Amino acid sequence: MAFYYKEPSHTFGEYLLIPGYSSTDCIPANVDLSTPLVKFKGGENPKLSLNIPMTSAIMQSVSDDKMAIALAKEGGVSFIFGSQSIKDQAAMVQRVKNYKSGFVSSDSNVKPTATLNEILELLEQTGHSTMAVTEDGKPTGKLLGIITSRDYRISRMTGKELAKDFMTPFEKLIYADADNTTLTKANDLLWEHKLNMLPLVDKKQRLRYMVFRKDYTDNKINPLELIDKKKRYIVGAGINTRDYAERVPALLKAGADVLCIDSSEGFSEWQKITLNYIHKNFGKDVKVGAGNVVDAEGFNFLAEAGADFIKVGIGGGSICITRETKGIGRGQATAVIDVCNARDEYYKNTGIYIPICSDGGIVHDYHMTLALAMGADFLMLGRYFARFDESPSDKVRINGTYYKEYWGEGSNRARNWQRYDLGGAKKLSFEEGVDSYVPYAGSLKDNVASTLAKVRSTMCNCGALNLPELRTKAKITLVSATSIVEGGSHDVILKDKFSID
Ligand code: MZP
Repeated sequence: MAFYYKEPSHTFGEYLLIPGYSSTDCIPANVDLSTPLVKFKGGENPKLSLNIPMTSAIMQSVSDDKMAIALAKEGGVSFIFGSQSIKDQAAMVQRVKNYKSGFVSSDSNVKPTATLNEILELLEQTGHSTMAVTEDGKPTGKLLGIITSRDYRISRMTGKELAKDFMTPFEKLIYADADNTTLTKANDLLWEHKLNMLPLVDKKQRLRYMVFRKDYTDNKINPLELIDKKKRYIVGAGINTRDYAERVPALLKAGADVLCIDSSEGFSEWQKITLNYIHKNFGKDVKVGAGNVVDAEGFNFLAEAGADFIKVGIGGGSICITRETKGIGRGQATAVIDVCNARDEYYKNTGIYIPICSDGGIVHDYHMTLALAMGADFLMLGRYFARFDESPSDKVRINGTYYKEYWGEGSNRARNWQRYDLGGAKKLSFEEGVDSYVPYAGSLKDNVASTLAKVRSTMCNCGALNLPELRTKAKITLVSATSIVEGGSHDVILKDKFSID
């Protein structure tokens, strides 16, 4: 006879935290959100930690090099998606490791033949008011000039004028040598010449970087940035259980700091074989997360197989239809609670602490605090990060509102069959994910700051100044369906529903 669980499985929206005693030192500024990323022996320090408990999902529509840089600046880690060629994924990792803080590659570029109308359209799409005019319109093409809002006057122009006729030409620009200019020197030039942006070019006048005045202050306000010993940003990468023998060495060579097996279902021999191969051939110092599992049995299997962290969650992702198509999965909160209990038990028995990542299903910011209070060491988020400027997907305007595209790895668009592979033909036999839009939300930095302000505030309400304290002090209650209604605004008519003449 099948095994029946006594309780139904629940998700985050069905729980609330009950405040505990807060002393006067319990203020958000005193809250420490640092958390281990990989396993460690009790009493020792983990080899890798996060400064904030956030990682971005191993997905085409979420984690590329740009996302990785933006998130590492805030103290988290991106896992660059693995559903691309080994060469392309390694190049993304390398770009993160080569990134020089303050030196950015140009995102908005036009050819000299672009019209003012096309330039205005690009400005609306990207929000960038500085554009490079390069010979081939590419970010590293020969720099011919720069266009900013000072170069055109819309009311006096037709829109058909060509970039080359109204740009500030290269001969009139202040620029610097890309190979011999430090950030301090670049910043000095910005101030000395009262510039908003300094282009850095190579010997052949090809554009390499731009240094912006606004970033000068930015560099000073990333106190939590996550960097390695050589001051390069920490970055992760997704791998699969098929081509690890070739993919892993390429990613390590590119500089990946941590890897994670990306799979919809991790309680499988494929994961054990993969973990064994990597640790045997590349050493125990190569850190590899595994998953996803949803119960203690799955956790213990991956722990024994040598996983450095374990990811929890099946079917709860916003773009996931695994539960509908295959009838497997578990409410995310119940899964996290069960696995975290197993993690604590494992620690008691072995003295080894294996961090748990709650992956998917976060809808509201408070769900993050709940997942952490239930025992997760950090979170993996897809939908959350897909909404920001830094995600790789297109920003589109529909009926006057901006959205970003967001698609699942199990969708026909991503065709990441390795994520769902159970042996057999190399193809995605049926879809387990959808292709969708999410509301565009602006910059990662602003949103992460606002989310973490809420997390810190709730932690103070619970009397906790760090994550281990939150786990021990949190008081969590299930709520009835009616009290969920009570939790939102109710029995009032919201003013934004009215238009007053
Ligand atoms: P969410 O943050 O959008 O709710 O969920 C993101 C997570 O959903 C990912 O980290 C991954 O574990 C999972 N995912 C990605 N693609 C699919 C799919 O196509 C999926 N089914 O379930």
